[in-house]
Amino acid sequence: MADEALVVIDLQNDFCPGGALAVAGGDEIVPLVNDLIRRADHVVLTQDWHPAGHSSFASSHPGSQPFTMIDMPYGQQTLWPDHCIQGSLGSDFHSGLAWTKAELVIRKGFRPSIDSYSAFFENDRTTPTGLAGYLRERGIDTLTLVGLATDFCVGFSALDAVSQGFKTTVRLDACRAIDLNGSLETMLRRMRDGGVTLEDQLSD
Ligand code: VGL
Ligand code: ZN
Repeated sequence: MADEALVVIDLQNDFCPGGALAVAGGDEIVPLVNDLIRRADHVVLTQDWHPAGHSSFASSHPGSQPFTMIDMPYGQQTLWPDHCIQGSLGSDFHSGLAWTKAELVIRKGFRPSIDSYSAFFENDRTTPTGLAGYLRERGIDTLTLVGLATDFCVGFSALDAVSQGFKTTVRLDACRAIDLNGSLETMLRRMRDGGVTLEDQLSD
């Protein structure tokens, strides 16, 4: 039997209604995610974890507005409102999330000059977070991803998971999207083309 893990991406206050980078309906997925956690063999959480003044914040680039693009040394980067600042209330997991069963919390986005959407590689696409090695060393080869946001951190994590050799499913009903300039459609196509299994409801 394959060893499987549930990976819960960035289910944090700042991505839920009322938060600094609120994803519409972000809090609605909590009961379903908790149900999936209860039934999972292994659970890993990711936590977006930025220092104040992070380079992905529009506020760090005078004259720039959130949700615009900028050129970084590693390529194009969307600028965001200040969010998930290390230790802030916004960086906490949603208070309803049943997080205690998690065996690992992997933090990302802590390097001031690089953003990190994926749970596996930062946005330079070469700096690893260590997650692939952790999972491999534990014999886990099959992943289900849920969380926020479908078109950014969930999507890039799923694409990297496949390229790292993991059998990867995204439960779309346990995700919500930012949907910036068609980013949801683009990411759904990339995931389908990239070999990610997309599921929209219970398959068992
Ligand atoms: C995310 C934008 C910036 C995400 C994180 O979790 O999808 N999106 N930081
Ligand atoms: Zn972020």
